[in-house]
Amino acid sequence: MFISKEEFKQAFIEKLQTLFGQSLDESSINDKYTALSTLLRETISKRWYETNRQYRVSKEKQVYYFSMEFLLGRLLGSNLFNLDLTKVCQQGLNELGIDLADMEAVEHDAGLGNGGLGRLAACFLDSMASLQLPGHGTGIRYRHGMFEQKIIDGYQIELPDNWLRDGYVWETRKADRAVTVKFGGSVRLEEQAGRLAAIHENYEPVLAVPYDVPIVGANCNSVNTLRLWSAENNYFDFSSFSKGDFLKAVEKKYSLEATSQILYPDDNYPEGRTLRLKQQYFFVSAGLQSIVRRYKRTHGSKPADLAKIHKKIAIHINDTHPALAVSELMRILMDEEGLGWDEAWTATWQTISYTNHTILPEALEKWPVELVETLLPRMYMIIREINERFCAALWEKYPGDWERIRDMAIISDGYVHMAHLAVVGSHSVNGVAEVHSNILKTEVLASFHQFYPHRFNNKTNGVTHRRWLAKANPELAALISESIGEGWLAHPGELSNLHRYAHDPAFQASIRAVKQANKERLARYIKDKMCLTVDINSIFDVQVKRIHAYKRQTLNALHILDLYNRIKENPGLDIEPRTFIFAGKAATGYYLAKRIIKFINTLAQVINNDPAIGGKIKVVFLENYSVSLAELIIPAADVSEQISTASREASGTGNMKFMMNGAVTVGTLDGANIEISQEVGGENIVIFGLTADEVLNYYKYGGYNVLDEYHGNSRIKTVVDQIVSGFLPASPDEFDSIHHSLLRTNDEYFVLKDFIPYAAAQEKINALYREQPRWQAMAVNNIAFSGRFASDRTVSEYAIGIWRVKPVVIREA
Ligand code: 26V
Repeated sequence: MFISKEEFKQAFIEKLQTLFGQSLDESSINDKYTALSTLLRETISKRWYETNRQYRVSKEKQVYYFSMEFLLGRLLGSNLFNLDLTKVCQQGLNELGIDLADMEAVEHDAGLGNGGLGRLAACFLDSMASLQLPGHGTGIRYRHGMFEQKIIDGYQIELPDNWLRDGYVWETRKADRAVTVKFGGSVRLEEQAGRLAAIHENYEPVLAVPYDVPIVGANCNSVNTLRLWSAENNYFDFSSFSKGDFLKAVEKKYSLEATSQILYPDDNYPEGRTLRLKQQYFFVSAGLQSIVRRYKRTHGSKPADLAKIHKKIAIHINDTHPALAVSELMRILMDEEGLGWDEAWTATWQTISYTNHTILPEALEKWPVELVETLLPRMYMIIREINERFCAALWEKYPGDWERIRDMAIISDGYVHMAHLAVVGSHSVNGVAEVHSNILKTEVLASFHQFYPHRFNNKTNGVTHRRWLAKANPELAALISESIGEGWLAHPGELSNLHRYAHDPAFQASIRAVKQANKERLARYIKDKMCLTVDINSIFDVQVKRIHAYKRQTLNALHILDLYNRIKENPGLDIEPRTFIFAGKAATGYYLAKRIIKFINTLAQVINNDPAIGGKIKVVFLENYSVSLAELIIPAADVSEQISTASREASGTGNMKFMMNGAVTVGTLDGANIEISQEVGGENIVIFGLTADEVLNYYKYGGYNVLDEYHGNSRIKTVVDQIVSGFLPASPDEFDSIHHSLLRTNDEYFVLKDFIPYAAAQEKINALYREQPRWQAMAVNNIAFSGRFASDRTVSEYAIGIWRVKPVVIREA
């Protein structure tokens, strides 16, 4: 590995020559990116090989994180960072007249996820590797990740993502490790040598080929593996071909390969589609087959060896999307390895653990029985048997309580309930923030909690501070290290030492200067992309996340409209200038969310072009929110908007990223906001609105009438009327759906109920910002107390409390 700048420069120039036969001057920025990444890969590959070898030799327990989504973003910068090579490369490249940032920008984001759930998986991979835990990812190599969002005339337009267009340097195709996944057909049970064998016939085989991506740990030699499965096929219909029907000759091949073609862009918004179930089984089956194969090589292949698989393997399922792992592991252990039901079942539930990420009733997965039965006949047989045995156990404990048994059954009302399968088939069930875990225990999965009290636990989410602080905000990171040393990089808890500097004028001036520079950087981006000038001395007030009714972008937007009305009425209104920044994607089929985007853009059009308000407020909707855009926006935020209806946001993780970058949260008592508030203290956060208990009580017992709010306050009535009155430059019925969601469905998310408290919270933000020493102290304290929300803390809790895996220190080769 190159350790000096000079060695690096030489290696880099050589790599350009050997890869492209080009000199530095002749090469494009893309070629330079490829040369640098390839160089890194060589260093990484050696460590990767050693890590795998030492894992094998040590025979230590391995954990596999199964997730439909891994929202990795770009890897060049984070790999450099974790290898501690950023400085050497940056300096070497500077001397060659190249800006490292330009090279990083060439990389396509790996957008293999929708939002929080997928990014959490990516943060966990980083933390597992950096904590030297033997932990790997299993997922799908979507040919097209999260769609690219364009805003045209205020509307969201979706374009296909083509992240593999220029190849992907970080992956390695492992054709020799391919496995077959079987769909459809029929299964019959036949007695063979005194046992029942399951014979699967007339199925459609799909070849699953793994592509491995190295996951580089920070400041250690560990390189773990993210294994992404791709559906490929050599199938070619020669008979159609020879008849001249060329389309038919390739049709089947492409239909088989369709399985891993696209990521479903729905987040918390269900549109059950057959292909999605196919994707789920595809990667679960491929992943488990490959894990069992490896297990047998290391720990023995007799049935007695496999019965102990839970001692050496932990499988974690990220939400219910991989819940078929329960029945698939049963199938492999019984049908392929010859274990009996009881042995297989004990091994299965002790291997698997499950995280729930949502309590939104509409997002709890269920699949129609006929679909499961037709597409996955063997899975269905096994799930039915699990269900029967589970219901029998319930009957034993609650004889005659039919209602309870029906509510808890895995199969009922013509559906397979995936959360029930996940709970029954695992030894641990966790939520992602205290309040969320409590709601699981007392509401959503209450009867399961009564039946399996010991399975339930909480693991509050976290984010990798390496990407979200050190890499995204290098100036802030340098300032922190100057003040409290570099220990926080390995031990984020040490950030608390910053607390001492909260009221230090010199430190305050420095962090203010860093924030200002980040705001200028974002302002330049906005200018470049949108030809819009924003006031860099205004408060940057940011809400970036998926667009969803429960996240209440509407509340933010209506408050902006109210503020605008007030400035129009009183042009002298004494407020700090503010720039309201939004970004986020709407699920393709989610009509209301799409109208909310249009609504925000229409407000922007009105407000940004009204000279009468003297530039006091501006509204910006940045298109195509992504991991790399988040890395640009979050360090520039003064205010972090975390305003979901209490009880609906399981945790949130954006809230943590903003906090780490010194933004002040205006938020509800929802998800991890509650723990953030406890950590920073009430004086460093602005909380408003209904509590989760209040919201749940309204849902259960009624008592909320939106018309009371609407008629009870003229400010509320005015903004609600303006949605449909023709006040906004849009067609008359453009925003009917928003109006309808407030007044016609009794404001399911309590937007109007929380409106006045929210406006008061915003006034408080205004007043606090004007007391700069006070504000800067809040900013410092937010950074100081963010250590608890580093994913290193979360992952070590999973390792100790759920997976029971220990670090394996990888020695240098
Ligand atoms: C659910 C569904 C259901 C229907 C079909 C498509 C689809 C796609 C994704 C999901 C997952 C929704 C769950 C989710 O993303 N939850 C988020 O998880 C974050 C990490 O724990 C957490 O911070 C957010 O609060 C939570 O909304």
